[in-house]
Amino acid sequence: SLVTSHHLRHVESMARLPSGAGKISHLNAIILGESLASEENDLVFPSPEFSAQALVSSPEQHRQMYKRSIEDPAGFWSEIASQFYWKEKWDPEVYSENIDVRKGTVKIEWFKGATTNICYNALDRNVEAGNGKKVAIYWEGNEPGQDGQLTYAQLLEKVCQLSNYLKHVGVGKGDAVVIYLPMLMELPIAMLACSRIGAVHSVVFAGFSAESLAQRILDCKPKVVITCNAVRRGPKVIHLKEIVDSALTECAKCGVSVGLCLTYENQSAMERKVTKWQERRDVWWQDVVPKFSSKCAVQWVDAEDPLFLLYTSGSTGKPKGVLHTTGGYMVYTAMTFKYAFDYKPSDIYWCTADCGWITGHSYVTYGPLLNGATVVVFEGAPSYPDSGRCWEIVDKYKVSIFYTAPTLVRSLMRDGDEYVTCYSRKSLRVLGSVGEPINPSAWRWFFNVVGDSRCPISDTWWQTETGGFMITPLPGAWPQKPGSATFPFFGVQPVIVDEKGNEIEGECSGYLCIKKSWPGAFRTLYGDHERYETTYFKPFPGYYFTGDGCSRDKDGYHWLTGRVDDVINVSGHRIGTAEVESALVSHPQCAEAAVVGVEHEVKGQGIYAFVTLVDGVPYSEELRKSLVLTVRNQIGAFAAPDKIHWAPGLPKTRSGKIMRRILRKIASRQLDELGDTSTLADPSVVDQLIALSDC
Ligand code: 6R9
Repeated sequence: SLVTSHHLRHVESMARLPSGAGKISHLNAIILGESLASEENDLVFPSPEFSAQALVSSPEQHRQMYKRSIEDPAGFWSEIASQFYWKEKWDPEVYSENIDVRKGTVKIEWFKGATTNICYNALDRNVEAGNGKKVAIYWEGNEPGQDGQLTYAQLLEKVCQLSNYLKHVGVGKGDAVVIYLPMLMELPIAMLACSRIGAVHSVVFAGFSAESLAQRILDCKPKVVITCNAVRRGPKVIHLKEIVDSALTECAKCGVSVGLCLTYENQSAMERKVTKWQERRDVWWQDVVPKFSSKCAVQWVDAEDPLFLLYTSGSTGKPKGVLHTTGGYMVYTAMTFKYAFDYKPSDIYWCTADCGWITGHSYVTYGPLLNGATVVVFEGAPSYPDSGRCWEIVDKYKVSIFYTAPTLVRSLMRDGDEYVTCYSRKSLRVLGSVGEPINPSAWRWFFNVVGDSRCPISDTWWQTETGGFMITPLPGAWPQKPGSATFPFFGVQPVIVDEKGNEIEGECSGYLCIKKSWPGAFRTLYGDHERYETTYFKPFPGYYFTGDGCSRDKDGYHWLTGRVDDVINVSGHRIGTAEVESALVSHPQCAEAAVVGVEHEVKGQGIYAFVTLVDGVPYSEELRKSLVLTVRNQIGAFAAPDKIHWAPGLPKTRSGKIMRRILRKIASRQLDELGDTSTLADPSVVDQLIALSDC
């Protein structure tokens, strides 16, 4: 049964957004079959001992700080920023913003004119402060027992060597570098080496296919691609270099040739001599990088110079290149990390995210290192060799802050408590969740079983676009409600608007927008500022539109209800329905496809594809497999449809628009809620689809 509380009662009434908002059409209800009504009244308090030691230890303390951040943003943020090293200070403006499309082009700038370097602040500054011998990264390999570590001083040396190499091959300020690596230490090293010399990294998650990689290479035209020959993930070996090879071949056909593929030899996965090699273009990392000096002067950059590109999915087919700049992102990721996890220098921090996603940028690499934290980087799969692996790692490194995604929590919960309880976990102090709404029962299991009812959970709501946490608990400051991301971070002003864009006060549900900019905000979509404005700032003029639905309860707590656009969130990974559809229709036997998200017990949402075949082609199990394979090959395994539903016809309006509302209902078997089908060009297709549901 679906959620019955007021949070989702508006699901149907909010069927359409104003024009300009494009394909936004529904509120997803993905709080899995649980009623939120009771959750609203369920407060989970941090222990008095926790609060007493917390950076922010009471609602009053938070209120004062928050008030200042809103009333005097310049004063508030310049104080925070002053903790970092700036070659030259901003003067005199801290920020300038226009996020209102009605007042001209959207332009957000923070600390403009100041110069700094984020790598310097993450590494050199910590080494100079006497923390050179502190461990920066503990690396845990796929196989238990396979591990490594780097102190801040060692990490700095490794980064400098790679920076020097990149400079040597002609990479300079503003040049793009594509990084396609698994969770080896070399991944954060490569990111930091780029930022040290002012190059713009574009990390592509190593689970993306050759075609997705090619698309991203074509968009930003890097001088170098950095990869490794292969990686072990659980019991499997994945040949990353071969994926890069085919991506580069594809790109060359489109007139973009990348002259250099720097390849790290990941010996534990594959030997050098069996790696396919293209002389001149391909270079082994180990053959060249260690020859360079371990000192490298920093390239000072403007606060508004680009730091990285990260592609994310939107409502339309082509992924968007989210661009973040240096100064504001630095200040914001560091500050949010510190407060949302109540970080102390003695903490050992582990975030299970891959650096291929924004979480790995902001909260594996930059945020923690800027705070001088010790970070665990894990190469493997969380349930390999068995479901206790995470807790084994927690005990091994005495992890005190553990940050993960609801999908992992749910899948470990299903595997049984024994895998958890046989490990001590007494080092744990704070837990975190990100990527999708965490349903209350998963929250409780995480809290009670993993955290022994001792560790507050920071359910951090944010996005690739926001750079850092936006709505998040401050763990010692106020009681939590299982499933609520609670309150906004300093400087963030969330508003809930109705379909006309009017702010709604008090207890309400609607579209989540943000008023005013914050330092970590993205500045543009690479090469397409117009799409930036259209997607994010035009749907509700005067605000940044998040794409999420949200409710606020009587106590002011925020409850995220999922995407309201054609983006689905599978295991915390954003996938545009249009991307999956375009992959499906590229199959020669597929005439048309419509993809919707459905509730999935572990993944949060699953991908459900309605497929119309080319005339005369019969449906078969073999064809189903080949359709799924097409999506895997074109996007990546994580985007493979969970269900293919054969559709001789799709429900369309007379003007030819596919009515996804109906498809969603069929997919989730809510057949008594199909609503009005009389506006369909051919209402009989609905019965036909229902009849074919189990084929
Ligand atoms: C950081 C990240 C962003 C979308 C976002 C929302 C969903 C993320 C969430 C959450 C509820 C949370 N989301 N965190 N929903 N509670 N704590 O995941 O970025 O990949 O860009 O996804 O993920 O729907 O709009 P990204």
